Amino acid sequence: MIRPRTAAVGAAVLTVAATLAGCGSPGGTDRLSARLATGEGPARISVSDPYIPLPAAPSMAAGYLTLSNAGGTADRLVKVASPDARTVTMHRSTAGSMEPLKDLEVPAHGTAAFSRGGNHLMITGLDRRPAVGDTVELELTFAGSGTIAVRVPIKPLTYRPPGAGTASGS
Ligand SMILES: [Cu+2]
Repeated sequence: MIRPRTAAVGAAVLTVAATLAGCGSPGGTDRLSARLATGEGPARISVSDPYIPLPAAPSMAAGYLTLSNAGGTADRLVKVASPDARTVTMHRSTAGSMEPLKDLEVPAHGTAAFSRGGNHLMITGLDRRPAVGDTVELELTFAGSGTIAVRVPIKPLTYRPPGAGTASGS
């Protein structure tokens, strides 16, 4: 179901940190700290600025968000699903059209984005027509980092995320 605005939108930004194994070995922790300090180590993915412009109909909506990787290993978003919708597909915009994306790489110490005029998430079959302030849950599955659930708020059609420059098209 689609959550009303009272749902915790703050949960939209989730960070999956490298899991410190429960062995409690001080040496192991030191080695991990050293790897992180030198910029090596596993992928550490976080999601920022997720939003869905208010769709005209529940049958189709577009989703946008930014993926950041603070770790020293690239990761790939390989699947997106939603308990609130029938399908979620990764798409790349091409000249006047679009095509499915198999996956999206998030480089080490880098970012990858679904943003207006570029890659986008195509969400079909929402349970019902959402209203501004509702949230839709997306489950982002990464090749290395597992699945991250994100509550994505519905925004007005004219919304632009903070930090979105004028450089991107449309
Ligand atoms: Cu599309």
